[in-house]
Amino acid sequence: MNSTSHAGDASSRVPGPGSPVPASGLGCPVPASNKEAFLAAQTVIPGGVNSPVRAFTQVGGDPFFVARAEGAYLWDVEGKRYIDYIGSWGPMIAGHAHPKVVKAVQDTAALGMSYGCPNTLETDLAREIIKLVPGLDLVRFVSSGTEACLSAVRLARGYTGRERILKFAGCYHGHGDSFLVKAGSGVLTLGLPNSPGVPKALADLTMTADFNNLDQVRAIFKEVGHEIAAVIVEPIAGNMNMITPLPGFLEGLRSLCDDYGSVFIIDEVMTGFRVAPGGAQQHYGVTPDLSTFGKVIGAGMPVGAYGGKREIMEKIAPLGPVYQAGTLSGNPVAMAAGLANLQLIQEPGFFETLEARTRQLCKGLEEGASAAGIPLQTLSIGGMFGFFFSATPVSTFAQAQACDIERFKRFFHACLKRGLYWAPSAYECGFTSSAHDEAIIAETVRIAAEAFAEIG
Ligand code: KE4
Repeated sequence: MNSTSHAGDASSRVPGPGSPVPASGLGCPVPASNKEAFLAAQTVIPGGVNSPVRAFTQVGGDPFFVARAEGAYLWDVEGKRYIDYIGSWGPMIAGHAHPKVVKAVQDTAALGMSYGCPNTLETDLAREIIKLVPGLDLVRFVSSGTEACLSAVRLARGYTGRERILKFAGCYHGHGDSFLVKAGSGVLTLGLPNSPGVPKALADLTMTADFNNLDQVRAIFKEVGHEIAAVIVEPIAGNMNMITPLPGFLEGLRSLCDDYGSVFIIDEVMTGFRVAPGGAQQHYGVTPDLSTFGKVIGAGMPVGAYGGKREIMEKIAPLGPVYQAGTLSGNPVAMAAGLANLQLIQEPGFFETLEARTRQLCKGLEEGASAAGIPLQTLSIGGMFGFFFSATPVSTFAQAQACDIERFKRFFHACLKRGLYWAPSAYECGFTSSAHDEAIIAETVRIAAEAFAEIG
């Protein structure tokens, strides 16, 4: 923080562990309780939150308000500490407030917050992403995963001259109109079949199939394949909890898109740089025509990106006719944060350790549930994991919906009151970070065992 704070003595407001005083330094009064904070927020923000899943709608109760975060921990305005397995829904793969990320932001911000002109950090981050993800020729930055996905679909429609897209029920690609058809994540959490406000004419152009059901996809392609501009898929479905592709599923989508001239889009907003340095496409060895990214590449700053084959990407303005733009696209501060994060994940042993710790977590959860006689399925890849209250493995959206959601809610709150924070929805997956060390994993497993015993 610079020495000449322009809004009071910010340094006096920098909180120590457990301090309820956020380092806003802006002189804004901080409510003394989560309840007060939530009531105040609801007077000026719909539902008191800026993204629906944060409102605890599915699990019940009121959300806590975060005062600060560091490493694997969050502290709320009352000074209560939580072990955090959301990590801002994925970006914080190196833990909250990592010194190298914070320094990159501070140093770059001191050079100006945004230029609206090209800056070399954009080139640097694009180069890093292309180096890590096989099959990318060009990358364009935007400011969110939603923007990346809707831009990639517009590009696919512009490149093919076709209008239909195919997505998968329970998969979530952000809140772009074309995607809010049988979507996952917050749409699913709120139990909304589709979102009002999406024009029927547009929604009708979005076809949905069941994740992992290649026969269904083949039948759709057989019927209207030559009208399909793009197939967009989460390579690991992380918005209906966590469901991995069955062997051959992704390869089958690749092959059908080749056969019918459709653009194959893999949405790596969540899985990118999380399940492997090159994302799920590297993990499974399937190369799409376009990929979308977000989260980790911004390290908590608003960054999204889409990229892919040169012949397709060159259709994007100013090279081609497909328009896409953004005031803050390629923002230098955000680029610097993303670069710092991508450098951290390339440190020797980063992914091996992350994978091992996440596996250890899942094993501990299974043992705790088993000791309490509770059926639990867990899975993990890299720093991404999921657990289902189910006696049988889950590989479809319908199976995910058939899990014991009520038991999840009880488990969520039994953990929360003990300072352990899972995603407040049975339809979200979890995220670990390099800050989740062995001691924190052990503490998590201990707390979870108590919670399993309590809910029975
Ligand atoms: P954003 O617009 O939220 O940056 O990214 C949209 C998006 C696109 N694709 C995938 C696979 C995603 O998971 C997301 C966003 N993920 C959710 C969590 N499941 C963000 C959390 C929220 O909506 O508050």
